[in-house]
Amino acid sequence: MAMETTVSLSVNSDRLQSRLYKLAEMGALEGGGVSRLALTDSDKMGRDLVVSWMTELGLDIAIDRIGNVVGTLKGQTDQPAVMMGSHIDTVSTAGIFDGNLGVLAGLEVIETIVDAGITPVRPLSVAFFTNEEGSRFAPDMMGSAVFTESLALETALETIGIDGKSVADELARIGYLGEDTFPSVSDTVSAYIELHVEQGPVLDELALDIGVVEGVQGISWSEYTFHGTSNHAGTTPMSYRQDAGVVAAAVMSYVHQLAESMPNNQLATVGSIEFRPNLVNVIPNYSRITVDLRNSNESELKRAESELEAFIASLVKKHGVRVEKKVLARFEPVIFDSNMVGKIESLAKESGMSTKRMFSGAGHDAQMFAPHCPTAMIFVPSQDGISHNIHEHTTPRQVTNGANLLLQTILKLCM
Ligand code: HGY
Ligand code: MN
Ligand code: MN
Repeated sequence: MAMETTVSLSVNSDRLQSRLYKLAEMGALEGGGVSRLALTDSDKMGRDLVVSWMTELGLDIAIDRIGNVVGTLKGQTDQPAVMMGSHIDTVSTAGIFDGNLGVLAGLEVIETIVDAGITPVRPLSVAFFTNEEGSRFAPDMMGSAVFTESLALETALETIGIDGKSVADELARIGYLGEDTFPSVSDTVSAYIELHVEQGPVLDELALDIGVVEGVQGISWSEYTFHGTSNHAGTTPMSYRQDAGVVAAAVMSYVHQLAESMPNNQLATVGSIEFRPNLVNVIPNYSRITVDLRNSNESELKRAESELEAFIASLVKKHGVRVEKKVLARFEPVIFDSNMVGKIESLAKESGMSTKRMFSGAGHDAQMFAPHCPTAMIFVPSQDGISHNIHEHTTPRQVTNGANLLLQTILKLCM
């Protein structure tokens, strides 16, 4: 089919919207939003639903050994496929767009191409990757990291989650411990494009249609466990204490001040903290805290990590407690393919959409593909910049803009 006729193609917005809301029923929370933590029953329900849509569309479906699911439309050739993808696992207080939009828009793009009677020159794939969020099992982007060989399959499978279950057992329990294998990434994928909500305030505040993503900032996740001595809150003089709780609390306020004092938009988040025995009149003998540091500048991110280490060493000495550290995730900043970024930007402008080049604050499966093939991302606005929150919202017009831009980009890549 001549290229000029494909330019007039556009996605079926109603079909995309209805699938977004149908998928949102899998793990729906009272009062709105979704909880579909990786490899839980609700993740299984979401997986089964998307696989059923892929099957109805006649895609060849592969499920690999970490549970990644890839649906592929045959092409006129069997060259490496053009791949779209994202994730359908969510945090436990999620909206309905994070990850899900990229998978369902990818499916919609393929269905639009099939409905138009087009057989792409290259095969066209849409994938959802296991455990992008990393909330239950660290690290994040686990499935795409295994797919792109930057994380060993065995290491991923033996990972124990925050609830004590292993990835391997949970994959088997939900029936997604697949057996399909893929050749190397570069022999499987010729280009990777991910549509995602921005999850930040920039596009919404500037009332822009499209974020043309140039890269993803670096991510450093660590878990610190402090061991002190439990004692009586009323009888133990302050100088006698090995208080594991006060150390964790000091780290929490330190990382906040550190981020605020550093340039380059250093970010720091303590998302979880735990005391034991967690009682009003007992000095904690145990605390566990996670620290999420991010920066688009690798040397600044390294600086934040080393300053935190030095601070913790001084605290441990001062309070006479013991510390154990576990690195949960560490990804350097990633830059996307400049040609692909430019192509997306010009296609958006040709369609009359307003654009802004930007870096992604959140991690994404796309960052795993960037070292292996031309990779890029398209952002659409998040209302009030909210995400990882049940009130996450992107309007139907913004969703359609993103999906149509994905369609036009894909048509350029696979015809
Ligand atoms: O944490 C992240 O950036 C992503 O949502 N996994
Ligand atoms: Mn996401
Ligand atoms: Mn997320």
